[in-house]
Amino acid sequence: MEFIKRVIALVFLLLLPALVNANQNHEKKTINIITNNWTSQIVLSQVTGEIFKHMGYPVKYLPSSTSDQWGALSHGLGDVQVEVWEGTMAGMFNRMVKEGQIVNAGPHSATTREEWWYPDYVEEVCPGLPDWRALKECSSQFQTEFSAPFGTYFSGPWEKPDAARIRALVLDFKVKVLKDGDELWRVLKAADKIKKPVILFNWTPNWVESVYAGKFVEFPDYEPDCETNPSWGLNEAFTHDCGNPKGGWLKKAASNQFADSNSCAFRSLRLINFTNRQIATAAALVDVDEMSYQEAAEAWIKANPQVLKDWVPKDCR
Ligand code: TMO
Repeated sequence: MEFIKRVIALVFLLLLPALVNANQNHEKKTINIITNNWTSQIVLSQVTGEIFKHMGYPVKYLPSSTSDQWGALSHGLGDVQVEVWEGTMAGMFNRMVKEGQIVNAGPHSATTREEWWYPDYVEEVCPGLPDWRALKECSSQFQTEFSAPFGTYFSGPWEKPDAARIRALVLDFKVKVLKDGDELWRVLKAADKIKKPVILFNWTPNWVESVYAGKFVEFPDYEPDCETNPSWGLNEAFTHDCGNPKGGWLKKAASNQFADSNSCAFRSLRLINFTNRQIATAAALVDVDEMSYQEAAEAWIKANPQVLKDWVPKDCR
């Protein structure tokens, strides 16, 4: 008996350093931050990465589309996504949180809107805008080779069923899906140069509002029922006869394993909280001032040094 006790004690002593070590490694495991394909999200990801690094965590960035990010988070390949927008991602986000596949790491104070948008000069050829009904009369103004005789609506690769809205509101438009934010701005810039009518997806907060005068189209006000109940709204037969939410939320998402660790990094993620102005500024550093994402993140932190305190839990500083 005495012998067995000694063996157990010895084994324990031998294992102890490994146990302690494993615990430390667990604390400072590499954090995989998911980056999407529009500017503010990438800059905010890098700001978040800098804050994690400040606490001693190794950080990696994992580029992903918004549709692939849910799988990456639920399988623990990605740990963090810092910009989940209500207008384009509420459906998947709410479902994944409800099913316990990902964790809601809390909201930013920023409010958001994602919607069809046009530069102000379009109002000359489409009187009645921003009321969506004006589009019924002027769709041919937005004709391109791709959509003729219908108008083209340029969208990004995010999860919004524009085709369903076009069908429900009986609009003569075809959706041209572009690959990322940069392609949208190329279309806007080219059209604006020769004042050609153009209508495209845009959002706020964004840098665009600081450079181009324009407006969102006002569709019928959003209500959740609009997306699930066909009899809701103007069209009794189809869902999606409404616009996207105004004053929408912006949230952070985490993987279960990241949240379960309850580490300094997860608690920091919960504290991270950007305002509209901070997000628009972060995007403008790249899209107006032409910095790299990394340079923009560093410049942003330099201009907002208090975040290294405010967004780091006291016991982790
Ligand atoms: C998700 N986004 C801000 C591009 O609409």
